[in-house]
Amino acid sequence: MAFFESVSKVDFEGPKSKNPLAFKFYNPTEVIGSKTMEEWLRFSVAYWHTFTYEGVDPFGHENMIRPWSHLKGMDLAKARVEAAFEFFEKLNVPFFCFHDVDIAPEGDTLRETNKNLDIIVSMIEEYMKTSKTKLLWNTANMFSNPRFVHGAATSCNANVFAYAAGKVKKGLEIAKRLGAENYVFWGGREGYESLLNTDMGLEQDNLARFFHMAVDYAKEIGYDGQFLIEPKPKEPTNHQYDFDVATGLAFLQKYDLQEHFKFNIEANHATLASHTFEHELRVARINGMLGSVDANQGDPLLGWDTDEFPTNLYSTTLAMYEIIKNGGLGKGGLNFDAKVRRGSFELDDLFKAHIAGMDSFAVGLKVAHQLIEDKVLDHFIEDRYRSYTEGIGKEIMEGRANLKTLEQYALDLPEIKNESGRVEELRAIINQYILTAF
Ligand code: XUL
Ligand code: CO
Repeated sequence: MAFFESVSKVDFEGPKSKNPLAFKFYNPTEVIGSKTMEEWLRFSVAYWHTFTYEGVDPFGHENMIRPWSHLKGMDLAKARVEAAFEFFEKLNVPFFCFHDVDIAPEGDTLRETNKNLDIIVSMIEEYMKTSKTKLLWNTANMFSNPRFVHGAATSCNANVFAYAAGKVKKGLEIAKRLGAENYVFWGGREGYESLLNTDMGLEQDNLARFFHMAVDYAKEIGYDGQFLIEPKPKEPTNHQYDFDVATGLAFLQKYDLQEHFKFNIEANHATLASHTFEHELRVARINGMLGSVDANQGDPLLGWDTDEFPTNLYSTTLAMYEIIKNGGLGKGGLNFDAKVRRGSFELDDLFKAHIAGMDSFAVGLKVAHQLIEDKVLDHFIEDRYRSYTEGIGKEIMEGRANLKTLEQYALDLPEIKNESGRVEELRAIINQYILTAF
């Protein structure tokens, strides 16, 4: 049965196309530098936003028109798998991602939930034999069920810790079975609501114990996907322990976990932490920790995680700049952790939203590649720091200076001259590249 009857395959038709169900800029086979667009961008569909989100928000009920909505339980789960693979094929997308609870209903016990998962995972495995779409990552939802009210690995309740460990064990087995390129931890409730009732030291030690158990079990079963931590500063907690990349990195270093993990960076999480998306990507990149991306955008007028499809070309350009400088995303990809607006409730909106996001990142890729080819920022930055290539700067860089030698040098220095940082000029150049790329 076809769920998306009104949509056939989404093809590339070029920038002048007026077809809302065609790509204008994303041409998967187009070569940009060393790779095709498809290889650079590694797009992924998020199962939860696309197949399980029914439009509920804190003020309103379900409103999405979905041909599977009338079904329940395992019938619903199976219909969603069918819909998903039809969607992946029509969109020609190479990856997808899911939480355990997205694909199968929870039973009364973990044992029952695992049985449901086994049935659906077998079905997904069957589809994956003929589909080009692979699993970018899976994860365990350890935040929706009321048992996780105080967290999972950081819960005050050891039974919850054990239950969460069981879920991750199963998640890793599924990751191995379906060939997931990565396994993600987003610590939705791994943080606190108030310090008044929180043993922060114990909670963070436990979180590290939990991650070590996951690393050990992956090794035991021969799962060699990349582990990813997805930082977020808050929401639903007041403070989440993996606040941002810098905080997450300090945590991984403290607990000897750095070599086993990289980061999955989400644009809207970066802005919630009062950083730009490109800031988080840069911090991860310069530390060799850029693993994957949850591609979305927030609304500057709303202070929460709105998970919009990314359409801001300035942002996609600066993000792709970091990704190209990183040599690509390796095992990672650009996962649309993004949902259609509640007002976009028609079925075709799911395609149109993904097309908008894919085209926006394709533009970003092309512009960023050109900026790098022309060494626009590289030349500027090289020149800006040139004082470190000779004289006293070189001595500092080579570790030959100390406070005494520097004082000697500085004592009789005449007036120090600085030069403009020219940021407006650089912004204007980026505008020029965006406007002339196609
Ligand atoms: C929540 C979020 C999650 C993770 C996976 O803000 O981003 O969907 O990506 O659990
Ligand atoms: Co996310």
